[in-house]
Amino acid sequence: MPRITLEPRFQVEYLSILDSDGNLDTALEPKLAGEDLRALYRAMVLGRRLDERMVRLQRQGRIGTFAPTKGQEASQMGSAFTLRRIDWMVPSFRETAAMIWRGWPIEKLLLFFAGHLEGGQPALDQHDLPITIPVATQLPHAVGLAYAAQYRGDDVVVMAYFGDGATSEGDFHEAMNFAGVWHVPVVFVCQNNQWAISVPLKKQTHSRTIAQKALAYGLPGIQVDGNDVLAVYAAAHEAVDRARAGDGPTLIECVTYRLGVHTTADDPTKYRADEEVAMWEQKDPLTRFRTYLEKRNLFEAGLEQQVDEDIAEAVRRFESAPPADPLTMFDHVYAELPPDLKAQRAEMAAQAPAAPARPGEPRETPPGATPMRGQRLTRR
Ligand SMILES: Cc1ncc(C[n+]2csc(CCOP(=O)(O)OP(=O)(O)O)c2C)c(N)n1
Ligand SMILES: [Mg+2]
Repeated sequence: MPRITLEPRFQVEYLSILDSDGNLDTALEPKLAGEDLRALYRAMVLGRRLDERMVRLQRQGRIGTFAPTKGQEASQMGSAFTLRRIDWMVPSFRETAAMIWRGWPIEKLLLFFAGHLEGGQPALDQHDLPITIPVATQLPHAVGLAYAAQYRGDDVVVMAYFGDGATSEGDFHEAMNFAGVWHVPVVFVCQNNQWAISVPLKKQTHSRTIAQKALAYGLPGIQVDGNDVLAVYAAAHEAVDRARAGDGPTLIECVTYRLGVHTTADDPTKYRADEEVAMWEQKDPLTRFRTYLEKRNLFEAGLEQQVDEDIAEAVRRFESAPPADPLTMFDHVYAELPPDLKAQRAEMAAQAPAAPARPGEPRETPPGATPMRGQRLTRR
């Protein structure tokens, strides 16, 4: 019996178009119009400025725990930019920049992080799923959406986001498997930001790349420089075209870095070196893209001020809403609450009155009550 090679094509490509020294591969440069490049940069700047503002809002007790995007704007925007309104975007919990681009109003996102139920409800005509906190659980949902689209003959593509840590979850592997078997129009975008809270990539997987995991499921996988918005755009464009043409799913691994905290409840100085962060700051996706736009005379001065004004307006609108009613957390998981949760609900109801304040009026904390994390108790 011979011993033969069954799969000689085990190859993983890496794509980089604009590197951190500003070198550009003009043969690979995507043919994007000037106004598209400007829109892309604006969305990245908005993502960064909003991110910084949201961290400050959390520190001031005006919103609850928040997972910053900082450093991952190119991975998110280069990919989300390739979608049409009718395509589906399936986020995890760190896709602020992409979600705003897709049409979530800023104040609605702020409402989400302040515990308001309506902050997690997409508009009826919006093809986006809400933020998903449980790691990787959104991936089978994304494949389900793509399967439904294929079944109904709808011309839509689904793009699903997740992190390097999510690739250790069963849901990731089940989603990849079904996507391959059913050959559905889904693009998996893994933002490999090197960390899953305090777990570094080398403890997450022994694979040389995350992209190669696609090959086991019979799909193409590509690794891109995730801080190079042009490379992410080019890879995502190709994958979306393939999905739209009926040629099945793709896994894109964006190699990037989480420049900030995991969430506002985390202190990364406890587990990673300052030198590592400083090294990645040199590869900041915004600086790199800005230099490219300047060379092409496409850079708009004053953009940051414009974006800050939009954010300030949205914060004002957000803060004119009454505070969230924490009792709603008991509402939508069980048809009938189990006894222990019933007791917790009653205890909470005794501490803070359930009836929300009238719009524009703060609900005062009763004397002796303990404020809850993320609950705004006084209007500012
Ligand atoms: C199923 C599940 N397990 C654990 C957690 C706690 N948790 C939240 S984020 C996270 C790490 C996720 O890492 P990664 O997938 O790399 O995404 P990143 O946070 O780096 O964007 C963990 C373990 C969770 N939310 N859900
Ligand atoms: Mg990660």
